[in-house]
Amino acid sequence: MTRAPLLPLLARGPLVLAAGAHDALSAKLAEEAGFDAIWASGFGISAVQAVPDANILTLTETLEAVRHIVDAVRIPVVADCDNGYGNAINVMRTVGEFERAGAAGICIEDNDFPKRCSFYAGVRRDLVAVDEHARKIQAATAARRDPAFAVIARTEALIAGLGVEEALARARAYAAAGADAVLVHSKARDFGELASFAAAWDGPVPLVAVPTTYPGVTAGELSERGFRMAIFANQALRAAIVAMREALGEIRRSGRAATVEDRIAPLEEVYALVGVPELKANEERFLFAGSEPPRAVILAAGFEPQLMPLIQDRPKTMLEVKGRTILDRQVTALHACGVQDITVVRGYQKDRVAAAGVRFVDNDRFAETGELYSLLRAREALGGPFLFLYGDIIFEPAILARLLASRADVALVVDRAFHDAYRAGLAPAGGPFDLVVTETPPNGRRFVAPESGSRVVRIGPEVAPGEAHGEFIGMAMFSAAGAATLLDVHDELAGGRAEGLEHASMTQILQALIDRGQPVTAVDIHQGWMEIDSFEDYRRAWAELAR
Ligand code: SPV
Ligand code: MG
Repeated sequence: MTRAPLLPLLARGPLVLAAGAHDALSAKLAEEAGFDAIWASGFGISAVQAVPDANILTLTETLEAVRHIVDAVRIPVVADCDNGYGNAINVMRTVGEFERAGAAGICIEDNDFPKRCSFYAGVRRDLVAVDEHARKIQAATAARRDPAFAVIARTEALIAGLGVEEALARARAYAAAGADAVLVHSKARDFGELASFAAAWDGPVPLVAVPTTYPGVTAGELSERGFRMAIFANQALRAAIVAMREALGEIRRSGRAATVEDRIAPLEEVYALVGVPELKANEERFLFAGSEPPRAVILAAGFEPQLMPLIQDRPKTMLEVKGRTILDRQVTALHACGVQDITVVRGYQKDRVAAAGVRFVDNDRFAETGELYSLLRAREALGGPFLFLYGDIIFEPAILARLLASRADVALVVDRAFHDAYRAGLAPAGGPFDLVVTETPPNGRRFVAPESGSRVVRIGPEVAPGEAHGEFIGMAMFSAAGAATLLDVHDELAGGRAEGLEHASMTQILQALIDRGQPVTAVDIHQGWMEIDSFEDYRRAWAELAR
């Protein structure tokens, strides 16, 4: 499918104004100025390589320039394909290449190969026979995949001094061969020559003009005479030459750039044109907050008697759901998000824990210690940004991607569905749950959290379901600074022989961080995860998970 078609514009509405572009940036400026279409100019594309417009550049070089132009704009791009790079057979390939590149159409002129720019004086100028060019046009229309891909035939009869009659005969033949429009080029100093051509034009297709040597003609006059498109082929290039020459000359003369500063585009304008704002937004979305990806620690040491005998011969993380263990699902999701350094803390049935591409550390005192103690067994992994996951949760990988995009020093994934369900009277079975109170409570049926996330003010199973704003799902990320604070607080508590530190849960240490003023941020989700805490959870996981 032609990406941005030209033919509908030619068929209706006011005169189509096309601007010549020689690269992506000039095309963007033309689009910004409000032009309807781009003319990917052979003259300009050659000029910016500092070579004459004389089939010196190859099809491939022109195609590459056209690809850049097409990628930079949304409006239709007409590729100036000179004489089609050869005979009718070459033209067929030319059409295929430029159509695939996303051009809205091509223009092929009846210059012989190698062509000479219409304006060069004192050079050889030969046209191919009218039949030969008509066959090239036929071949072009046969080769296009999409009938909306425009084939514009161009005659150089007036340029070659062959007169209006010859130009008319050629234009008629090209229209009869299937051209969608005819470009009739003139290097006369006024519009008179073209006006007489147009007055005699009786062909069935629209006319295109390139008012370079007769720049005084107006859009109104062109329309009146039956033209449907005007191409301002090289004015942007010529403006750039003047501007560059002036600025360079001035800097060279004065020896400093300050003298031209008020005449050149501010850097911010260049940034905007080349998409720096989009670059920034994408960095926020897709790159890790620091320079390095975080490490991951999976807490899989615990033993939960209520799950016996399900976990008689393996820890929870090794339970299989539809042929894959919970641990394998977690490791795959982490790898897919670019987190390669994964430590699994084993305890109960540690010899049964297996997963490729991870390292293991052991909490052999799992029966009498808590999650924090397990996490600290992986202390080596906590020396920079890291995330931790409970070993019994199954989650959509998008949740992990969301957490990784957080810029917070301590970010927790919080499921807001708990709040909604509880308000709707659907108090979840089981528990106690790791519940969360945030600074910005969800408010009513629709809720959008602040972009930077909302601050968590309380967390843990002690939060009553009725006051909770969400549920902590057991997945959190610490920046390098957040990790350092966590270790500081831990070591301070350990140094003070804080009671119960060995038994502390992750929510207890998180609450300790909050109490010391460390901002802890909620990354909001709405469902998309499950934990295996009971037989019923396990049965539901089987029922709901696809392989
Ligand atoms: C071009 O811009 O390359 C054209 C128009 O073909 S002209 O230079 O006027 O021939
Ligand atoms: Mg050209």
